[in-house]
Amino acid sequence: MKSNFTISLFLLAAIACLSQGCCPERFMQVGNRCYYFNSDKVDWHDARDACLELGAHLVSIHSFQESAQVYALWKSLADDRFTSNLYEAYWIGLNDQQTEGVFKWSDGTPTDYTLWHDGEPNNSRGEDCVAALNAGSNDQDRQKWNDYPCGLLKSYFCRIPL
Ligand SMILES: [Ca+2]
Ligand SMILES: [Ca+2]
Repeated sequence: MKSNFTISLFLLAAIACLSQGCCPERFMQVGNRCYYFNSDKVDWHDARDACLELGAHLVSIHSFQESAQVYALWKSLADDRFTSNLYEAYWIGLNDQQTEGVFKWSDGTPTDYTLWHDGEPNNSRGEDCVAALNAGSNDQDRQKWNDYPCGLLKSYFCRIPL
């Protein structure tokens, strides 16, 4: 009887979570992930720190589906003048600051997938931090990545897995 009561409470909590969204305040739930987008433009390190303060990490991407999810969110949230502007995209967690040419995610997940734009990463100007390039004629190309100088100012995505 007691365990039935506990299970009922758990189910009620789960139903409330699903109907209201299970993510912390200011995060958006997409599938089993919680995303936070900030349109303020900051350098990569400030973006990483801002995510950590929210109990999250800069977003990591492990499949084209995940990349498409993030890019679609960005298009729906960002100002039109940014989504139509080359180079005006968002930081992700990928970087090669520790060892040149060895790209790692700031959330510690494995680098098991990459989506580089043509000719990238090229480390021109000593580039160690990654963002979508937003160049190309279709969304599939525009979400592809470029390594940038970490000091450039960009918007960013944080994420917490549920
Ligand atoms: Ca580099
Ligand atoms: Ca580059």
